[in-house]
Amino acid sequence: MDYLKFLHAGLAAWVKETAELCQPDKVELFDGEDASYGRLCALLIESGTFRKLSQELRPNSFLAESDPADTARVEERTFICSREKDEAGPTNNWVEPQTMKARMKSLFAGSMSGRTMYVVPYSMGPVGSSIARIGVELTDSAYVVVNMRAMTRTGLPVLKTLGKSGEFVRCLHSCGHSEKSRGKYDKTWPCDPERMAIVHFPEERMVWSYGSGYGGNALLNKKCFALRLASDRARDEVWLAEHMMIVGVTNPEEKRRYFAGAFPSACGKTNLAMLQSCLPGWKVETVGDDIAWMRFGGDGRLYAINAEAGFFGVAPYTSAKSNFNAMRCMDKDTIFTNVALTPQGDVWWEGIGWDAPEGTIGWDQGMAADGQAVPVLGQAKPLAHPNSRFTARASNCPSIDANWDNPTGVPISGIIFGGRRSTTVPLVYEARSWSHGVFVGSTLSSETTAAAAGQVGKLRRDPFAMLPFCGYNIGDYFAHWLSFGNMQGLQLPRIYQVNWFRKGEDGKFLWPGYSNNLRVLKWMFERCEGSAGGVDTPVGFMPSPGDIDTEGLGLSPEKLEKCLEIHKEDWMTEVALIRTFLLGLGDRVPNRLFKELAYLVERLGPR
Ligand code: GTP
Ligand code: SPV
Ligand code: MN
Repeated sequence: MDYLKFLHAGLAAWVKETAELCQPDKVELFDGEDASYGRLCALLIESGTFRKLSQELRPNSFLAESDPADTARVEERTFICSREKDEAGPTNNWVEPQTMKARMKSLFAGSMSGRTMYVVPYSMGPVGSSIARIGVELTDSAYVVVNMRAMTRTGLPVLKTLGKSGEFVRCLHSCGHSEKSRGKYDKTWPCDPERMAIVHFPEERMVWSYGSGYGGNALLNKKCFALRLASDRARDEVWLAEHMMIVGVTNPEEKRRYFAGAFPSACGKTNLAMLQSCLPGWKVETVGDDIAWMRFGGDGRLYAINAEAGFFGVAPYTSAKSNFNAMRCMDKDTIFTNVALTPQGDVWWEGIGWDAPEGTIGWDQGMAADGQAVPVLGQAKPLAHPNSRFTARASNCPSIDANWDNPTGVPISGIIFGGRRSTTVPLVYEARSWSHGVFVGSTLSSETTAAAAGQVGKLRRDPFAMLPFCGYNIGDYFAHWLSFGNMQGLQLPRIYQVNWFRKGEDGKFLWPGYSNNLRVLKWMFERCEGSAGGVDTPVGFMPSPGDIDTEGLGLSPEKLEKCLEIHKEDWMTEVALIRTFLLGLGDRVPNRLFKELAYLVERLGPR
């Protein structure tokens, strides 16, 4: 640990103290260089965590298979340990910080024995940008290090920017040791599913995560820092840290507008951010697919940066047809987790666009001896886990926007909220005002997905797609969003709600979605220009069917009408659900939201 003496004193002390607690065999600084990345990938192959994919088919790419007990975020094991319970609020698990620290310390004690502890300095946002922030993750998982190398800016340039006294977020992660043997996974995917905990100490700007090696549980830069801790910080410093994609849309006259969009996990951010244009003359470019940090500039406009430098995207149903650009991102230099492996050494998943070649092995190799998929709950078990993911670099994305790592960010014209709603919510509508838009965001709902452990397809409210990610009292979060409506001199973005997932009586999606979503973006774009029509409806301004460009779509006018329908009865049910939800959040929910609800009821008219 010779280099420690060159480090930031606070960092050096923390590294030393953590090594004493966790007892790794070795401590290693990750410098972010290609050679170090390559060496760690080789180590991961040696330990059986990684399998190298065919160099011809997927150059420099790897497949990892996780323990089946560790495949998604665990919301019930995620805690916000602020000093006061009320600070964490009704949507977060809370334990008194000292109690939690004692509990976690007993888990961390000796948890890295037999392993190396990596010190990973990283920047969220372009290194040196005034919006960017630095974090350091101490982890005993080489898998975490190589993923962070692809998804964030890591290594020596970050340390240099941090200097001797800069501020950084402390992220401590250990996969831990399970008390029970987990067979081959003890070596290839260590974890401790029975005792997993992902714990945030917002006042100390610190995250402690124990027992999981997967995704947002372990890549602490992502949900833990860039959303939970950053949202708390953003409230104090008057900015926004959001679970949003950022996309640039250019019209045939070469005018470009940017949109930010919050969709709950696995509800379409990556697809919308990488959308391939279906309209002649229109261009779409990607800024980010998961986390936007936004701040109003001196000119009154809202500027957004992508806090990340890569993607951790959902694999299933990603195909050249549904998301061409994502498929190109993973042509090379990609880490796949929990997808299936073909005999040719390539990857495969449900909905990839071709049949699985004979001999394809399921993600957990849980195949029956005869090669038939093992049925689970009456369904054929998928070969790729429903939350299987690809880790790819932004620089490998063909649709990446020229401004994607511009330190000042991109100006946002519109904010989009969307979830999976098989009924009720129309294809698109525009909020009447900022506070109405905040109401729409606050009451966003979706059927649940495989991105978090638990039941799939259950309707829940997911305000701003931040239910699992808001690091402080959600009532205060709503108030923070509302506060921008009262500030002088701001050019507030317009706010939209969309729903790509409405179903017809046949149980099929009504709207063809994917690249066709540009038709909806085009309407928003033209609304911002003041050139598109909008009908005043009880829920907000909506396009009449003629306002949506359907050239070449081949969707019947009846179907389009169904996409746009508002059923009063459904909305009365919705109103009741919303009221129950808001009342359940306690007395910090701003009254303004109840006023917006009352307006909605008034506009819907008498029963
Ligand atoms: P996280 O990374 O978990 O935060 O999710 P995300 O919001 O980026 O999700 P993503 O874009 O990867 O979407 C996941 C799923 O939504 C995939 O199965 C897609 O096929 C599906 N999806 C995305 N866009 C559409 C659409 O327009 N229509 C339909 N029917 N499905 C879509
Ligand atoms: C999400 O669940 O919203 C993700 C994946 O983006 S993870 O990083 O695992 O949280
Ligand atoms: Mn996400």
